[in-house]
Amino acid sequence: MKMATDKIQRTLAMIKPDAMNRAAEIEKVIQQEGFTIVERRRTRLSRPEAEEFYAEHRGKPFYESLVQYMSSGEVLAFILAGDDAITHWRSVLGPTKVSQARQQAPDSIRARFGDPNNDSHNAAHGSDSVTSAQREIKFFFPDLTLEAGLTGEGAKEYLSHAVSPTLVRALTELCKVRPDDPIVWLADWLLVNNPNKPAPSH
Ligand code: FUP
Repeated sequence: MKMATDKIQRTLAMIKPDAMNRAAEIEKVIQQEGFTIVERRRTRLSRPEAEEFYAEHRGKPFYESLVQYMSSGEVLAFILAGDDAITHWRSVLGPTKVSQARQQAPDSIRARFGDPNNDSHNAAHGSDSVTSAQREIKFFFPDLTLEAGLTGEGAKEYLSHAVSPTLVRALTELCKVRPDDPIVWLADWLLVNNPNKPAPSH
């Protein structure tokens, strides 16, 4: 059972250049772990972009090769949502170094898809905190405004104006018609009777 303390969070996941040929398998893990993929973007980072993404590591011995690696080919970035998504995704990733991942968490993504000959080519990335997640999501998806979901009175107010009147009509009609596949019927009815759809042009 879900605990009341579960936090719905968003995190930034990224498939790194040399694991792009395993992207489908990695995405399957994302699905199996129960994350919702909110957005995805395939892109190639320029050198300055890779430098900016990893700015916190500037000056460290591995920085130069990290930037070179991260700008060496396309990456695939995802916004993942789910319960405690930041920690959950990092536990699915496993330890940073591929050799450690292989020893300590053989089922993890970095163990399975990281380069066994290069500890730094660890297949995928995950934000390490709420602050990083916000920064990294903005980095890859600058146009996205992630509004906090409505709760309480705000949610009631929104639903009662935007959805309930139409839904009540739809469900009343559904009970009259009693179609074989009520869900498909409902979906079709909503499309046809959507009060927000543009008026047909003449
Ligand atoms: P992580 O949060 O697990 O991605 O790890 P870090 O932010 O510490 O490191 C970012 C990337 O730098 C790693 F994915 C790989 C690389 N790195 C090294 O190559 N050597 C190191 O000692 C640490 C990190």
